Amino acid sequence: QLIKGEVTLKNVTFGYVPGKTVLKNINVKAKPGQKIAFVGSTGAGKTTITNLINRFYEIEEGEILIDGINIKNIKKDSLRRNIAMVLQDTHLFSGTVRENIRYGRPDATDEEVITAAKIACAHSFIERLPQGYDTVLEGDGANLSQGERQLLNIARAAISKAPILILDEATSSVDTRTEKHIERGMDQLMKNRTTFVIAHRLSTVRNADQIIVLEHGEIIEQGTHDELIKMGGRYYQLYTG
Ligand code: DCP
Ligand code: MG
Repeated sequence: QLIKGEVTLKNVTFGYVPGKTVLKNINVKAKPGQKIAFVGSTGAGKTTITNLINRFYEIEEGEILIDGINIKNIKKDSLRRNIAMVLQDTHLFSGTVRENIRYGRPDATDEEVITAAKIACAHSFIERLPQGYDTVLEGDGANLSQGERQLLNIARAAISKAPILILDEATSSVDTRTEKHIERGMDQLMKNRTTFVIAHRLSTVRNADQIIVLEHGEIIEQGTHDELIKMGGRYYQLYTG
């Protein structure tokens, strides 16, 4: 069992297909509990980095370490247990709302399910469903809105005890009012977890411990919000629009 959640990327170079490099020489060190934000234009390689941390793809060059252990030597089911994620395209299965939330934590009590749903601002819409938490979701949550599906994925992350969290446009389908409402829950979700966050709205990454600016698969700037603003480079441009 991994417990600290220190994540290190060392000289990672990667492409999905031979001859087309998508990430070039990426170095990142996330200390346990830190919040690391990736920003940069569409296609810059943000999601790709998180795909590699998840080991959805194998890297040829460089290495990724979790608590000092090369992820190639960590069993996939152990990785799944230790990394929670909320992505833009949601993952739900046909089963009840309750089962979907406690996926990965089958031991979770009903109370824990409700607490997680409240953190995710999902409790009130769940209660309005015909059978509440026992409502059966059709394949991939087809009977829910896209935003509601994301909230269920957030609830699932909240109930998980994974020390590492990946948020890739986690609230992109949620309306602005709910997004405002969920901010406290997101802070609670990230608390004590090493978090990698990708968000187009830069206000949500402002308080990150490290902001990493990617362009064409390379890190071009790295620092805190204040440092990057002072630098007056690409982040400053993105931030001031
Ligand atoms: N790519 C690919 N094969 C995939 C996924 C991506 O060839 N299965 C390519 C498309 C892009 C590059 O990799 O040129 C980087 O893609 P990312 O998804 O990592 O880009 P971002 O996440 O930064 O972009 P966005 O902000 O649009 O999500
Ligand atoms: Mg992406």
